[in-house]
Amino acid sequence: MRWWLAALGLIACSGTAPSERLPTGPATRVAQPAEEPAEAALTWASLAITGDNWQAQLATIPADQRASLAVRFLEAGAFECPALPPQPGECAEQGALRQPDAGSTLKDPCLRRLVALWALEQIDEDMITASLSSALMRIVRIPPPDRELPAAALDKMPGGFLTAAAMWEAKAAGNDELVSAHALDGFDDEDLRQAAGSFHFDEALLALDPAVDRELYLDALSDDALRPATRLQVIDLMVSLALDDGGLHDRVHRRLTELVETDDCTLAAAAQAALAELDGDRVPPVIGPFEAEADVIRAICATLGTGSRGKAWKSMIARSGLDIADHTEDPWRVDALWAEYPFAYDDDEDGVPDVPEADPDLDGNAATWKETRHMRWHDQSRLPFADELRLALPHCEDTRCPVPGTSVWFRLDIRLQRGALYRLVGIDRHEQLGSDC
Ligand SMILES: [Ca+2]
Ligand SMILES: [Ca+2]
Repeated sequence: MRWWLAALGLIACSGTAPSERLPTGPATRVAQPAEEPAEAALTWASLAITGDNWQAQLATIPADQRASLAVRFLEAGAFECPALPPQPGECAEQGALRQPDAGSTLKDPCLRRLVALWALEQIDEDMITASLSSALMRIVRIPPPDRELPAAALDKMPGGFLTAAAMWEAKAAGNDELVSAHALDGFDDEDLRQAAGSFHFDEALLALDPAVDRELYLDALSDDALRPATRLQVIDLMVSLALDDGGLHDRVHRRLTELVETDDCTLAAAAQAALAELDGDRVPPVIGPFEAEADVIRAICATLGTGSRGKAWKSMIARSGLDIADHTEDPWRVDALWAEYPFAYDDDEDGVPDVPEADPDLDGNAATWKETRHMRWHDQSRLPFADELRLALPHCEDTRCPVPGTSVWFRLDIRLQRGALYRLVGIDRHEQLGSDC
């Protein structure tokens, strides 16, 4: 067995969920370079590379020494270059990387990453050893805004299983952008099966035919490591197959029955609808009474997922109707306001000039505004902000529900009504402009 197959097989068979095995957030600690073998370290030291001379010095390395020095350099690591503070309207992931200055040395990770890009150009597939493979795996985990170095490292993987493993590392590190941008070129069906089965790699699964790989697809129904959007597609595909295949029908039915209990209310609602389709029934509307705030949220989520149901809405919305507020905050407007009103006071010391004439909602902060309206109970045919709520509701903490990947969040006002049961009385939508990532 080849060394990498054995090593990665151990990872793949460990049965450990990605979030348990690897941190999911971007790494913030700047690693120190590992110790290089003495000879390579001496050579690198003798080059006296700085931010001013690095390209010229690299060009002096004899051609027959470049590859081995490149390997040692990549194995030493420490290429995480900090980003510059974001500009107005930018988020951290969109920011620029700091550039090394003329006096930088190879202790500066921003200069090291430039040299690492050079080093990657010096190696090819047949030089990939266990330690170099590990080094490349560490590089693909580097988060945005560095998009160039991780992509270059991933391109050096020889394809198939090792590339799938590297993409798994990137995914487990929360580096989804790199994973989704990388094509599956070079993956044959066996590679795709390993990537889907061992590494929970969404795109690999969806590249396979569910009629051929039905066991993988069945497992995917229960696989929390896959993205919810992938599992929604899997539900549709498996229901289509099961409707024509009596042998599959019961197995899919069993998985979907388990899925109805999942915490993700969108997946649970899709499973409920799929079960109804398999059974030839209509999807039952979720109608109260609701004994907790969470019951109302789950009912809204289910109803959004299965289409508008007047009866269901009326059971969850208060008889007094809905108070709807849309709050917008524009933190980047603060500087513009100070430029426009340089002599304004800031009596409330919130950092924003007190200029009521520039504050549309007159709440004392000219960088925010709010629009409100009321919807009567009888007017309800569907909830406002339905598309955003559909994305937010699986992620509620109590009644605060963020829309993933955006700066939008909701606060649902759910209160006890007569009869000691809960109903929705208001929706507050909040958005901070210029900070979507
Ligand atoms: Ca103020
Ligand atoms: Ca305001």
